[in-house]
Amino acid sequence: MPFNIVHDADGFPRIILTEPTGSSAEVLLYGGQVVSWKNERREELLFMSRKAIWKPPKAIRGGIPVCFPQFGNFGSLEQHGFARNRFWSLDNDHSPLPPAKNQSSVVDLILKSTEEDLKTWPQSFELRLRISLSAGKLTLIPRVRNTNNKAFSFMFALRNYLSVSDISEVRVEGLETLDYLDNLMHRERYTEQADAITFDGEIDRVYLSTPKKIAIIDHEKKRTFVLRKEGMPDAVVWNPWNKKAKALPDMGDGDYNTMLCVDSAAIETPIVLKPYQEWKGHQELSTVSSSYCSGQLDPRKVLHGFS
Ligand code: TA6
Repeated sequence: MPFNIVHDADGFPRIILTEPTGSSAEVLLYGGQVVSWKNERREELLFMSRKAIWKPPKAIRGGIPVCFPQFGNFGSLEQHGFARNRFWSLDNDHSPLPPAKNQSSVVDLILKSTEEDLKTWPQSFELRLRISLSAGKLTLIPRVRNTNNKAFSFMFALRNYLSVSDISEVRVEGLETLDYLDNLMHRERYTEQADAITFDGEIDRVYLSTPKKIAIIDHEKKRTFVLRKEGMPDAVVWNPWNKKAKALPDMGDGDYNTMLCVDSAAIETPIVLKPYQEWKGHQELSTVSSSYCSGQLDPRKVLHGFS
C-alpha cells in the first residue's frame, strides 16, 4: 500500500510514511521537508518550533529543511537558497534509484527550476529527494541534475533539527581535531581543540571534511543519534542560544534548549556539475538507545564500529 497523503490544517499536502515496527515520518511538498520522525515508541526525534510559521514563502523552523543552491549567506541568493520555500512535486521518474520495495515507507520528490527561479539563479536543474523510513532509521538521498547546456556549481545542506532533552547535556563526537569556519567570527578558520563538542553558548560553525559518521549523544534521554553521510563532506553545527532565539520570530524563547542542528553539507567546495551531469548525496539518521555515561555505549565504538 503506497504512502498516505493528507492535507494538514494549513492545507499543505503532507505525506505520511510508516513501517512495520511502528515508526513514522511526515513530509511536506512545501520545501520537500521532513517535518516529523517518530520512533516505534511514538517519540518525536526532530525538533519543530512551537512558533514555526507554516505560510509560504517563510521556511518552516524545524524538521529537515533542504538548503539549495546556497548555504546560509555564503553567496548572493536568499539565506540558505530557495528550495526550502518552494512547492515540490511527487517524482514518478526515480531512475536510476531502484523502485521502492516497501511502498508505504518511501517517497520520491522533485523540484524543477521555474522561469521565476531562472531570474534569481540562471541555472536549470532537477533536484530530487528520496526519503525512506525503516526500523530506527531515516534515509535521505538528494540528487541534483544539471539540465543546462553549461556547467554550474552549487552548495547543499540537509539541515537536521534534532530534538534533544537539554542542550547543555549534549555531546557531539566525531568532529574533534577538525578545522571549521566560525560564522560568529567572520567565517575565520579554526581547529577544534576539544575531544567532544559540548554546549554553553551560541554556536554556528561549518566543520570541514568531516568523517562520514558523527554521534550526537543526549545523556538525559539515553539516546544517541548517529548521522552517516556520503557526498556531503562538511557538517554544520548550529544552536542560536537564548539571545538569537529571542530574536527569531519563529522560535520560542526557550526552544534553543531542546534543539541542535547538525547538518550534512557541501559548503567549502561547491559541487560543480557539467551539462546533464548528476550529483548524488546520501544521509542516514539512526538512533541508538543508550548513553555515553551509562558506559553501555562508547561513541568511539559508534564512530569506529562495534567490536
Ligand atoms: O547555520 C547557519 C545559519 O545561517 C545561522 O547563521 C543562522 O542564521 C541559521 O543558519 C538560521 O538561518 P535561518 O535562515 O533558517 O533563520
